[in-house]
Amino acid sequence: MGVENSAVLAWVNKTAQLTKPERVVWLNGSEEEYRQLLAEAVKGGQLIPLNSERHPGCYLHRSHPNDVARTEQCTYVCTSGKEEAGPNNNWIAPDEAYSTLNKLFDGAMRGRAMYVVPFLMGPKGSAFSRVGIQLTDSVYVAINIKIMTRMGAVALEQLGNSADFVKCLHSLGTLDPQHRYICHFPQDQTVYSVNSGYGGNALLSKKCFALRIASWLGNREGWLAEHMFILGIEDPKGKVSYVAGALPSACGKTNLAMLQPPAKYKGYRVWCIGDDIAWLRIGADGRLYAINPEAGFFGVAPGTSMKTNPNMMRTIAKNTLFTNVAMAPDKTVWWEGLDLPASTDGFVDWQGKVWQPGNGQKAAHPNSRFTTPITQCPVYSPHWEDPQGVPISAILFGCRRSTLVPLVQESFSWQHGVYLGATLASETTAAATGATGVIRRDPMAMLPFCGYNMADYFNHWLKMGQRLTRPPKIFRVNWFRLDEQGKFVWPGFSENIRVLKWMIDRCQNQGDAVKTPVGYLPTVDALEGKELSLSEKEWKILLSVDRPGWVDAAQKQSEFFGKFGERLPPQLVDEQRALLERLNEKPVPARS
Ligand code: OXD
Ligand code: MN
Repeated sequence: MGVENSAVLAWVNKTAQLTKPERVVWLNGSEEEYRQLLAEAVKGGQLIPLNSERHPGCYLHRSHPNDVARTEQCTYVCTSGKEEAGPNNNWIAPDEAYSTLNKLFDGAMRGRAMYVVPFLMGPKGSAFSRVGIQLTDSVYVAINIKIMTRMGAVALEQLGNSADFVKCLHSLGTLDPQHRYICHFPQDQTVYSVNSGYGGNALLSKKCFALRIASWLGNREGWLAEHMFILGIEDPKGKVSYVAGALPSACGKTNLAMLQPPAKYKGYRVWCIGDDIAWLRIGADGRLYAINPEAGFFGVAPGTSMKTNPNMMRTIAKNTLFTNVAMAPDKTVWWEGLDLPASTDGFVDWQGKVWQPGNGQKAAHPNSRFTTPITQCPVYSPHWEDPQGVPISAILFGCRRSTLVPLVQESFSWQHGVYLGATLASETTAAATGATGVIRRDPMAMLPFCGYNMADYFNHWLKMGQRLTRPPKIFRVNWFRLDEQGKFVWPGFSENIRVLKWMIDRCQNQGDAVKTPVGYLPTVDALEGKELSLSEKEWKILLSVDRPGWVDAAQKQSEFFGKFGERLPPQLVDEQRALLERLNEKPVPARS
């Protein structure tokens, strides 16, 4: 590939001098090259080919057992001042970080190939798209990036002679968790990652570039990079309305993004544009437009089944990479949530160890994944290619809360919607290391991904609202309310169409709602809820307002807001005060 861009050449040469690989391999993104990479990975033991009839073109990878999820404690935003990174990020001064990293990268690729992986985030030719180049010594990572982005010559063509690309340097190093670093230098448009080979730690196009670096760029340039799916809902008349929605990792975002409406919802269809990341800009018509910068899904396998996500099951039927799932002797894959076959003889778990149901171990790691191309999705929307993106009618913030938060609430205004997003709290999942099931604040589901001070981020959201003359409506959802027996009350999955449809109705000034202190809530009839076999008590759990619970929750926000000191936009405190007033309570000072 005759590369002429001097900035790219200089960076690749400089890095090769530091990391000292055995060879430098420039990737052009062709199918032939992809087949060679797969063959190389099979030969090197990084990939196991799966049953070619049941899983054509599919492979299994097992990561190191100490390297199975994003490690937020090793993730840093290295802005020149600590305040810019904010209390939401770990911070190291750039000089110190570069000095530590340069030592770790010195000779790190000895005996290995260094792959030069150019990639384009966003549609080809779109003014909204951005280029990144990842240098990596992991063939598994290179193969993932091929699936997850528009990889190869297309990216260098878009770049031309420009030096405006994100530099992503990655080495498996020794996989030593004590010296694992994922460092972002937004001011240099650079990411360094060492000693991990998994997921968001290593596929630097995803969380590192498309969220942390991009959110920082968005703040400077007047757009948003969000942890959101993008979907279109087509009604029986053929009108498609678009929704962008943020949910914390492993809370059903991917399932929602390609939901298959139940048979009763004849004429309704959901079109998927993306399941994880949206870049949002204001169009000339004053509406918000979204593109998905990615080209694949990196989804959580356990829990994915024909019941929960038939479209994803069809998507991953071929050309898919599975990581840390279980395998049967006939080289088919299995994970918790799929039906158990009649015989599990010879099953091995995600570490390749003999596994039997009931042996007290999970067969698949709870954060095991599949990497698969978006274009294989049966409900893939061709608007994924649209350089302008799609106009967003509704924004949704979702959380996993067993108590308090109702099924859905519609905000009173953009500012109230920003407050709903900013005060989002959710129970933790296996997508990141650490305890699961603990409530943590996760504003806009961006806590691990916002590349700058979240107080400035809230302000940026508020300013975007001022520039939007036709803003989307903002909603908050919670599919995860539990009853007294600890059972989920809301059936979820395909039935979530009821909530999406109500949201779209509301955007069109239809759909019944009740005004409550926490926002507009739907009536049971507006959700066509009589068709569901839910008792009155269950509807009450889903759609009522626990006033003392909300007073307590609103008061507790003061501690969270206090962390941001003077940088916190006063509008959020105004919203907190207004909520307490609606609940007939005395507001609590925000900066306690
Ligand atoms: C993901 C995540 O991988 O959010 O999408 O962890
Ligand atoms: Mn995600």
